[in-house]
Order: sequence, then C-alpha cells, then structure tokens
Amino acid sequence: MLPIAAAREKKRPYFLQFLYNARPEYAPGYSPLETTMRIIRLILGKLILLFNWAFAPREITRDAASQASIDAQTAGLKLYQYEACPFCVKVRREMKRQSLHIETRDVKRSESAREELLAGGGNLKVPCLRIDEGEREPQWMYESKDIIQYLERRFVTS
Ligand SMILES: N[C@@H](CCC(=O)N[C@@H](CS)C(=O)NCC(=O)O)C(=O)O
Repeated sequence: MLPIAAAREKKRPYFLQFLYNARPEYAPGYSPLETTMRIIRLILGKLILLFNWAFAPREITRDAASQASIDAQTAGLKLYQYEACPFCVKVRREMKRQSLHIETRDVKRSESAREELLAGGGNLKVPCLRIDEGEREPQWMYESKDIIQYLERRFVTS
C-alpha cells in the first residue's frame, strides 16, 4: 500500500501525510510523527549552523611562538562531536574564540569515531573531549559546560 493511502487509512492529519510522502528518504520505517520530528530537527540543525556562521566569533591572535606552544598542547586533545549539535557548536565557538586548533571527530559520519567514543568514554553522547596527557590513561570529558571551563582554565591567560 502507498504511504499516503496507509496514512489516510489511519486517519493521520494531512500535513503529516504530506511530510511522510514528500521526504520518504527520511522516513523508512518511521511513523509520520517520527518523520515530522526528524524533519524539524533537520531544519533546526541547519538554522543553528546558519546562525553560527553568520555570528562567528572573532579569533584571538597570538604571536607565532605562543600559538605554536598552544598548538603543541592541543595536539593531545580531540573533540568527539557532530556538526549541528547545539552543545558541540557552543564548544567549537569557544575553540574558535581562543584559536584552539583541536581535532574534531564526527560521530555521525564516522563509525570509527563512534566506536572510539563508546569504548573510551563509555557513552555515545556529544560533545566529549578526549584529553591525552603523556603516559596517563586518556580522560574523557562530557558536558559542554565542563569542556568550556576546562579550555578556559587551561588556555585563557589574563
Ligand atoms: N548537557 C549536555 C547535553 C549534550 C547532549 O544532549 N547531546 C546530544 C546531542 S545534541 C546527545 O549526544 N544525545 C545523545 C544521548 O544523550 O545519548 C551538554 O551540555 O553537553
């Protein structure tokens, strides 16, 4: 049975039938309500990225030697995240503000990143900062607020 016919049979509101049929690629196996929520999340994600781009923070500039020293320290950090997650955007904005060149790993696009996060941090939640400090076991820090606080404490002078 065509989705529209199935939706009508279940007496779903018309706009849900419309969404369900308009973007079936977002809906394999999903109910019209789930499809609607996915489309709303998709639109909100794009809006977040648009605002983030339009109001991008200004990066601080350091002399070459100081930046090289900061870069050497941030080489031990990795941010597990995904593009349109608002909490990840918050952390990335702080990184940009402080000119911190931290490698990011996208857990939506990369299966290996997902596996690393789950195996190391124990939770498939983003953002998560992996902190490698020499010989010690890596530390996995969840919560955008804690990550931002950590970056400020470690890298913001004055
Ligand atoms: N309080 C957390 C919220 C993080 C959060 O909810 N992240 C979502 C993505 S936007 C997530 O990973 N959800 C999956 C889950 O909670 O298992 C923070 O500020 O970092």
